[in-house]
Amino acid sequence: MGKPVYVLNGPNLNMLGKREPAIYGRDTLADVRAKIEARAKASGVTVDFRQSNSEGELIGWVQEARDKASGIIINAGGLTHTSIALLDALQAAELPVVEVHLSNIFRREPYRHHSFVSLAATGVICGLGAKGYELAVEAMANILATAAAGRG
Ligand code: DHK
Repeated sequence: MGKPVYVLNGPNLNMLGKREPAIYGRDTLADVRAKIEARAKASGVTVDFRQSNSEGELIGWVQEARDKASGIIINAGGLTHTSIALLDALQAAELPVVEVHLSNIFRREPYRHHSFVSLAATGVICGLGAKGYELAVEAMANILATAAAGRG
């Protein structure tokens, strides 16, 4: 087994299921985690799933990922739209990054239309609810397999 894919969740995602369900859905973060782990197994990757409300902790995990992970799937919550520090960490990690949002951020308030995370992302999935995380795992498995084939 190779290194795990870090699946990092930012502020307020611990509230999933209770928080504005019309926007974020009824799945809890534990439900999302179970779906991701099942999809990861089917895709031949392992995942390390985490959530923090703290910008510093998330940045620490991204720094750790540089050596310990094969890629990063990230829903940075509100930090998506504000955190240059998190972007800096993602760029320094030199890993494939897939950005996920449960909601379609482009149909929402204008301040959600810009993502700093996107500047470090290989791809972005938004608006597909918890399914988006499963698709992100599949996409990451493909990215990693393609890179491994390229290395021969
Ligand atoms: C989650 C959040 O917490 C918001 O701050 C983002 C994102 C959107 C989501 O859709 O998953 O704006």
